[in-house]
Amino acid sequence: MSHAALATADDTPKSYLSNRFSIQSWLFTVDHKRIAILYLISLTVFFLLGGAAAAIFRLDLMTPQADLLQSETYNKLFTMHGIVMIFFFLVPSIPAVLGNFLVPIMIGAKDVAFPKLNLLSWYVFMAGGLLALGAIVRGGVDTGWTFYTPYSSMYANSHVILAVAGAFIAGFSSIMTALNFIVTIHKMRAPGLTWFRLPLFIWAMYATSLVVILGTPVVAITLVMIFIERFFGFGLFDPALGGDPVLFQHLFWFYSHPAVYIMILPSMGVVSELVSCFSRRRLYGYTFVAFSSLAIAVIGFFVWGHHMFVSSQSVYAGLIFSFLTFFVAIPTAIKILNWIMTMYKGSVSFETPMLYAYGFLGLFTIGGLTGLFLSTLATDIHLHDTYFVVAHFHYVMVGGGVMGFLGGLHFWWPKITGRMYPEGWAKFAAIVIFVGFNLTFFPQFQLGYHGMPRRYHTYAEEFQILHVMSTAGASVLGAGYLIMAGYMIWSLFKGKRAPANPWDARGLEWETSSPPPTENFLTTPVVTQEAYAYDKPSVTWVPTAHPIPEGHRV
Ligand code: HEM
Ligand SMILES: [Cu+2]
Repeated sequence: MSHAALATADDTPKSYLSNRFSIQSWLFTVDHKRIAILYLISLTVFFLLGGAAAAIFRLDLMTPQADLLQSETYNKLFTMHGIVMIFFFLVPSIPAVLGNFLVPIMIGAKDVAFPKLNLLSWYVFMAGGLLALGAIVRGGVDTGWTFYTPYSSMYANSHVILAVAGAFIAGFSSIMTALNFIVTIHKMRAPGLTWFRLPLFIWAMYATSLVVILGTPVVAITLVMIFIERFFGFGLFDPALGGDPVLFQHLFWFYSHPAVYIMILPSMGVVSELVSCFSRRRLYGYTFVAFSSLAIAVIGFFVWGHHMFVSSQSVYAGLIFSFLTFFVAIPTAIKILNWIMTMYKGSVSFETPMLYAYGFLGLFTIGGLTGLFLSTLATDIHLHDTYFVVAHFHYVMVGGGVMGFLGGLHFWWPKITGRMYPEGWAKFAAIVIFVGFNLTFFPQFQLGYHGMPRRYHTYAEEFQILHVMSTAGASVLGAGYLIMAGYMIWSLFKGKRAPANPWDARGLEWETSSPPPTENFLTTPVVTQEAYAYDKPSVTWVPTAHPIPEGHRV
C-alpha cells in the first residue's frame, strides 16, 4: 500500500494499524510494520506446531518402553520439531518480527530500502513453510533436522525432498531480509545518526545479516546436493559411488554453526536495549559490545568442526577446531561483562522485559558454559550424541534465543500494538516459563552425563525419574507459553492504551506515537546525541512537526 494518505478528515495521523483495514491492505502491504505482524502471526503458528510435536514425544518418553508411539513416528516427530523450530521459528524470529518492525524506526527511516522485496520475503517464507508442512502431512521425515547423509540421500524412505525444498526456499527469505537490512542501515539513517550513535540492536541486526548472507547460500547448495543425490545418484555423498558422506557434515555445519549466531546475536541485541533501559544507564562499553557482535559473526565461521570431533577428522583438525571454538567465548564474555557492569552502575527495576533479560543471562550462560565441555575434545567424546547435547542446545537456543525474543516482544508490544499488556500476569508467566524451562532441560544434562543417548525413545529404567521430571517441566513450560498467549491476545482488545514512551526509554522508536503512523515519523528526525542518553530528558532528539496525540489509535 502506498505511503501517502496521511492527511485525514480531521487531520489526525492514522496509525499503521488502523490506516485502511482490509484483507488486501494486509496481504499486499509494503509497510515494514505490517510485514512484521504477518511474520509474528505465522511464526506463532509454527511455534505451536513445533511445540505440539514436542509435547507428544515428551509424553512418550515418560516410560522406558515405547508405550505411546512407534519408533518411526517418534523419529518423525522429533524431526518435525527440529525442522519447524529451527528453520521456521527461531532463525527468522527476531529479525523478521522485531527487526522488520524496528530497524527503519530506530534509524529514523520511513521504511526498509526495498519494501517490495520485504513483502516477497514473507511470501517466500510462507511457501517454504507450506512445503515443509506438506512433507509432514504426507507422512513425515525421519532423518532428524540435520538431514545427515547417506541416510537422507540414499535410504530414508520418507519425504526428505519436500522438507529439504522447504528449508531451501526459506533460506532465500532470510537472505532477502538480510540484504534489505544491510542496505537500509547503510543508506537510510537519519541525519546525525552516525554508526556509533546507533542502538546496539541495530549493530546486532547488521552482524546477523552478514552471517545470513555469507552462510545461507552454503546450506542452500548443500540441500540442492541432497536433492541431486537422491534423484540422480551422482555419488556426491555415497561412498559406493566414490562420494564422501562426511562432506555433507562439513557443508551443513559451515552454515549451521553460524546459524546458532543468527539465532543468538539478535537476542543479544535485544538484551542490550533492555539492560540499558531498565538500568537507566548508557550501556557500559558500548563500542566493545558493538564490535563483539561483529567478532562473533566472524569467528562463528571458523568453528564448525566441533560438530565433527567423532566423524573421523584428524586429531589435529579436532584440536584446532577445539581451540578456535574457545575463541568465540571471548566476545561473548565481553558482552556479558558489559551488561553486568551496566546493571552494577545503574539503578535496576524489574519490569517483565527485564525479567526476560535476566532469564537470558542465566540460561544462556549455562548453555554457553556447558558448550565448553562439548568443545573440549576429550570430554566431547563422552558426551557426544547424548542428552547433554540436547540440554546444551536448548539452553542456548530456547534459553537464549526465545527468552530474548519474548523480552523484546514485551518491551516493544506497546509500540507495536498501541496497548499495554497486564504486568502482573506477564511477570507470573515469565516466572512460570523460567521454572518450567529449567525443570525440563536441567535433568537432561544429568541424563546425558549418565549416558542416555539422544534420539532414542526406549531407555534403561534407571533413566525414568529424570525423564518424568523433564516431561513434567515441559508441561509447566507449555502452560507458561499459553498464559502468555492468553494475556497478549486479551491485551489487543482490552489492554490499556499505550503512551508513546511507556518505559521512559531512549531511542527514536519511542519518539513517535504507539502504534506509529504509516510513515513512522511525521518529519524526518535529526539526531543530535548518542544512544542511551539516560542522563538527559526524553524527547531530546527532535520533536515532530505536529505533536502526535499520546496513545493515539483510530
Ligand atoms: C517447548 C518445549 C520443548 C521441549 C519439551 C523440547 C524437547 C526436545 C527433546 C526431548 C528433544 C530430543 C529428541 C531426541 O533427540 O530424541 C528435542 C530436540 C530438539 N529441539 Fe526441542 N524442545 C522444546 C522446545 C524447543 C525449541 C523452542 C526449539 C528451537 C527453537 C527446539 C529445538 C530443538 C532441536 C533443533 C532439536 C534437535 C532435534 C534433533 O535431534 O534432530 N526445541 N527437543
Ligand atoms: Cu556449533
